[in-house]
Amino acid sequence: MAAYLVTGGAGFIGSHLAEELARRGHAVRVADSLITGKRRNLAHVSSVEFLEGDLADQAVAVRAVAGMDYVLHQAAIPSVPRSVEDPIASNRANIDASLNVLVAARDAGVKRVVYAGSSAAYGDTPTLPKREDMPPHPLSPYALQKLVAEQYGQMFTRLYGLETVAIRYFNVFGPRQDPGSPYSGVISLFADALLEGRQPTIYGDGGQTRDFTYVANVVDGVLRACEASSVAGEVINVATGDRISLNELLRVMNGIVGTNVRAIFKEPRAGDVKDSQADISKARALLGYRPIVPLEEGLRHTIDWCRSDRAAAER
Ligand code: UD2
Repeated sequence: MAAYLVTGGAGFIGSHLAEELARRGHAVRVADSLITGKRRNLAHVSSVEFLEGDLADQAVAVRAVAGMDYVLHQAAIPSVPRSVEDPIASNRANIDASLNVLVAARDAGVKRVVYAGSSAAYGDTPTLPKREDMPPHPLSPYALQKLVAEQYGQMFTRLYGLETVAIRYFNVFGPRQDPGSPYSGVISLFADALLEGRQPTIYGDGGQTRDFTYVANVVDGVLRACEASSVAGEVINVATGDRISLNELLRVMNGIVGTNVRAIFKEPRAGDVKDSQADISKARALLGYRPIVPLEEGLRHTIDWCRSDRAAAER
């Protein structure tokens, strides 16, 4: 048994990590500001220690990290358009807080920090699929911030010998992803709209593609990154290695829900990437990772969860 800190552990991906770690019998502490996270995301995981606080405050980061073996740094303001509208707030959450966590982890003698990087770092580099050795080309403050924090981690490995690994996530979706804001992930917004019989919005012509990754795959990749040898300082894509357009995604989701709802098309969003697809050969080689849950199965689980969550909210 080891002690794990999950920052952002009351959020979508963080709560899945906390749940799986607790299930495996580890000691889990969650640090979350509850700006986007929710206590109820952890309601079913009784053994988790909860620390409410903002990691952009160094004292909070020091308290959060104390006594931990591993730090899974998931806390962030994870939105391209939100970062375009308010770059200062997202810089604070995505860079300042990350630096605080790294300094606290270094000082506390943490074994390894696994960081939630983003496919956004690649931007519109023309080659697909995206390989980790391609030069990054961030198109939004969010993309730049995720890249900077990733590079801070690598620098901490070189300068101070703190083991860090950055896992680049590719459009993660699944249960507990909140559809409650216009900044929410597109699958949560599409699911919510279809279940209400509303028309979802597509920004642009819907031809943009994404490597949508079911959350269980990411949990598996991140936990492998805690245990793998010879990965300190590495950046590793974790995704399905496939891509689908938004138009096709909506068609598949309509099929699952049993609707035939069309989208409303609006102007493309500033800072948006056109195409995204991961090369996952590095994750296969270094982590022994392979995607466990394919897209359509993940979409079914997600839509089932959205249905039951909406039914519970109505009761
Ligand atoms: C970026 C990152 C992703 C993750 C995420 C965090 C890329 C390729 N991906 O996701 O890895 O870090 O940020 O939030 O940079 N859209 C619509 N209608 C809507 C909402 C979105 O058409 O109602 C479009 C949006 O313009 C984009 C696509 O759907 O083209 C996906 O948007 P998203 O917000 O779900 O995620 P994205 O790609 O910004």
